[in-house]
Amino acid sequence: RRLSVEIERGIENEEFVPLFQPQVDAVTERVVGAEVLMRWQHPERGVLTPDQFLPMATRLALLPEIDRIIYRQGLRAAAEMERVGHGLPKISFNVGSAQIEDPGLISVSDLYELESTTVAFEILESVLVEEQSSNFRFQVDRLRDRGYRIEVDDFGSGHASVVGLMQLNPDAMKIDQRLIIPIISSARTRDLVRHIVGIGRSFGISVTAEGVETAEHAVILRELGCNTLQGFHYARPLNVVELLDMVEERG
Ligand code: G
Ligand code: G
Ligand code: MN
Ligand code: NA
Repeated sequence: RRLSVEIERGIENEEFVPLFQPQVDAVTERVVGAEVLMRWQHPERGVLTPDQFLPMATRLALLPEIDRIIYRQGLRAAAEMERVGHGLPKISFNVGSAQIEDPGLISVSDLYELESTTVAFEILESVLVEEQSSNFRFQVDRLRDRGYRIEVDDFGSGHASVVGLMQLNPDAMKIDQRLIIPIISSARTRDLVRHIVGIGRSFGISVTAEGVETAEHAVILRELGCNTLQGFHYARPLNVVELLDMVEERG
């Protein structure tokens, strides 16, 4: 397949690059972190988003190699921001379910020395419903012992498994944007989000809302008790120069 040959070439040429979507504190609206989102700067097809190549990369078992490129570049950007005095409190990486058990993940942050930036891994909620093997839990505990934060991504999009959440014992949950976007028009969804925030409270973990598209979303989510907000209302995924500008402006 042509795309597969192109992905391999893309890896060789480091055509995969990170963008950074800021996360802000729900109350102060100061930047508290950024999620790293990969893009493929394809020489002929332009900038491709993960939905256009992630399934194929996964099938070809090339996702770990792409992730390594993204992690290294993401950490390099975080280190550079620290160096110029505008370090991020946190930088978050998406990690495929299979990669959590990759023993190499533990040494990711050795790539760049970070002083004050916490590294977080986002694990999809959908993997939590599968039986969590003892090795999966062992690897997650190692990551935590190493000082990484563990966040559950797209909560509410899988089976909203509370048992899975209890077993993983994450530092934060991120509510799926498909539950957030409708809250301005649907009282029912608003109520649902209120209860999901309540689940987060019961676990004593931080709750992030994704898909915060308007000021109205932000007001409601603050009222519902979300701790952290992420979405187009604050910023789209940015390149490192734009991210630095935003951190300089907002702190
Ligand atoms: O920003 P965006 O629409 O492009 O991201 C879509 C999805 O692709 C994300 O929700 C995430 O699950 C996945 N994704 C984005 N960046 C990465 C990455 O660096 N590694 C992995 N494994 N998945 C990613
Ligand atoms: O990891 P995850 O699947 O949650 O990745 C987030 C995805 O959501 C990315 O593709 C990103 O571009 C997208 N996104 C981020 N903020 C918003 C938003 O406010 N609205 C919508 N519709 N999509 C968003
Ligand atoms: Mn994510
Ligand atoms: Na998400």
